[in-house]
Amino acid sequence: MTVDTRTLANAIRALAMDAVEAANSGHPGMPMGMADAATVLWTEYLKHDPADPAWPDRDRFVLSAGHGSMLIYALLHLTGYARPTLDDIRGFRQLGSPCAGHPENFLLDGVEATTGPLGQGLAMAVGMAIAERHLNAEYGDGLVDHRTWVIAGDGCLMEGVNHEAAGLAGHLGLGRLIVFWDDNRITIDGATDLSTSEDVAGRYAAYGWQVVRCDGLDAGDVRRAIDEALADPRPSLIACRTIIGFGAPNKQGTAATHGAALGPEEVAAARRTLGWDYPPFELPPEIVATWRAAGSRGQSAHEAWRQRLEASADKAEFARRMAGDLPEGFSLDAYIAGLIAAPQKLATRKASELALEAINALLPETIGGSADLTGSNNTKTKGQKPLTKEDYSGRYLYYGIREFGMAAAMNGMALHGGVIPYGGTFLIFTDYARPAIRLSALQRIRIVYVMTHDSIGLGEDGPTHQPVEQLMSLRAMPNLDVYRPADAVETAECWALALGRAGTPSVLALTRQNLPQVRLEAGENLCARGAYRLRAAAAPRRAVLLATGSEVALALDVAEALEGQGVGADVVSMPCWERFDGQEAAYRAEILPVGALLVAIEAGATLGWERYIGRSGLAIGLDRFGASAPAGDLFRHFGFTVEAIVSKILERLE
Ligand SMILES: Cc1ncc(C[n+]2csc(CCOP(=O)(O)OP(=O)(O)O)c2C)c(N)n1
Ligand SMILES: [Mg+2]
Repeated sequence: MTVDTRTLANAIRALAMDAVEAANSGHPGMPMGMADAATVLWTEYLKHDPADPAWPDRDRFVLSAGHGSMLIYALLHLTGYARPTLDDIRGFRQLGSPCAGHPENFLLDGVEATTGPLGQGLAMAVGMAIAERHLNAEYGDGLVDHRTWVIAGDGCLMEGVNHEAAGLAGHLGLGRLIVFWDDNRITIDGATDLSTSEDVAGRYAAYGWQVVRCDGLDAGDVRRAIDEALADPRPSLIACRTIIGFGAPNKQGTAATHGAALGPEEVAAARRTLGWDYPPFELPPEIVATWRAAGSRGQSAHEAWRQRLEASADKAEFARRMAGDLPEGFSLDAYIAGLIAAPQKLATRKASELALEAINALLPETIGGSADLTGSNNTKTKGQKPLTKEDYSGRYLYYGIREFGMAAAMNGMALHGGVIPYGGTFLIFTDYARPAIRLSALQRIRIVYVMTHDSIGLGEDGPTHQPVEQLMSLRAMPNLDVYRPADAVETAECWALALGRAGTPSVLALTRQNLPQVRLEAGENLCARGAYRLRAAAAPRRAVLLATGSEVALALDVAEALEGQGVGADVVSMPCWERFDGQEAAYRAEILPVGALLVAIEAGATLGWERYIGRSGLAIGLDRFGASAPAGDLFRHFGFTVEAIVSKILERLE
């Protein structure tokens, strides 16, 4: 190299200072402190090819400390990715620039994960490392042989999710995962000793990780640490002692550099200190050339890999899986036809297991799992063997009681590609996983959340375990499909729909209790409409009953009773609001006619049903916490009976 590492790193420092200055917002401290370590990693170790950011066998790099986004923008630009351009960087944090405040996987190639919510980048990286080992076990070293690198800050290592993620990584022996800890002893409020005194290194060692220390501002020492990490079979934490805002002479080492522009005087002083004699956003040609040369290091490895792929008998299947395409002709129609032919009374969690038996046989890319509720979530099918440290080829993960860690790991697996993760817990504990579910939705990835015990129907476990507001709050999340199927047929249909949407995560809300089969006729996937008329009024229509999941069968009984009194009633099964909202206006108007009393029946919070039933509709729901009793008693107690609902409807119709 003609230019030394410090000078290369100073290009990152300058871009970070200048971009934050231009935006008058952003975080210069972290990129400036970690610039040397990141330069060593990106110019000497990271396996990638800026000309093909999607190369499947590239190393994955995750900036878990996402507030330091200028670090990755600078790295991508300097190593020669098409974007961000210098203009993109000039537009840092402005509308239209891919250099958003935090790195977004859907805005820039080379940004493997959306980060910013601290801790989750690290947790997603664990999922990427799992996917890598799994695909390696399936396809061999020739096609899959890469590493996952992370830069995490003090914040990432304080957040609870790092415990779940690191514990899982240690247990699974993910030795190709290497995490740099920006050990600068500063967070927003000031020095870390304001709030923490734990032994992070000891904690990681206890998880089964190798812990290496280095001076993060000394390139040679960083190299030594990386080499030690590479040589060790365990996942590695490299604690890099750094100085936040390194180079800004009056502010470095203080929280003042964390999240604000340094100001023109301090930037000028930093330029002098660093010996960086160039105007804002200007990079001298020899420095750019050295960076670009480093960026093209991976080309020959990439070419060799391409040749191995060409020669591989697995080429087409590997490409299909990495593209995220389902196999040609994938369909659950035959399985659904069997359900129609022999109707059963089943809990939808059991129906989901049966659907999964069909799915897992047809889709080699699924990886299931549960946060220690396998037998309750019905997520494991007969043929699935566990994915373990000894055998990464397994397709079932015992995540342990780590709901958030599981969801984040699934995000990482989906982002890695080649696998479709699904995982279960109780619907109530979506609240434990919610920040990662939100990142599934934001990152536009396919995850299927198998969430069972979806209402007071779970019975005796009582109100701590009975979801009330979870369905509605999940429906409020953008780009998340929330399904609450009513029987075995709908459950299979919803599974097919969830798998068919590559850019959208799904939640399946499933019952513990048995439900009668309400779908008895063969035909199209009706759940695809989100809501459909399951029963048409016989007498002149005066009511339309909208129900989901376990309340659909109840609604059918209510309709029967109403008809007995001369009141015509439609029953609309509404397994997925999001899909219904996507239907054309005429269809929606046909399902929700004017003139009839619109009644929502769902054992959960009623907030939101106004969207369909209007202000004059009737919402039968549960706007309080549940109670502990057998399910049947609870449904009676809370008014989910034919008698109670019929009398409320008749009262309204009078
Ligand atoms: C879950 C979460 N909580 C809070 C924040 C707000 N936040 C952003 S950076 C930060 C401090 C992080 O400290 P550290 O990781 O040490 O970063 P450094 O100051 O060293 O750059 C906080 C609290 C966040 N991004 N995510
Ligand atoms: Mg810090």
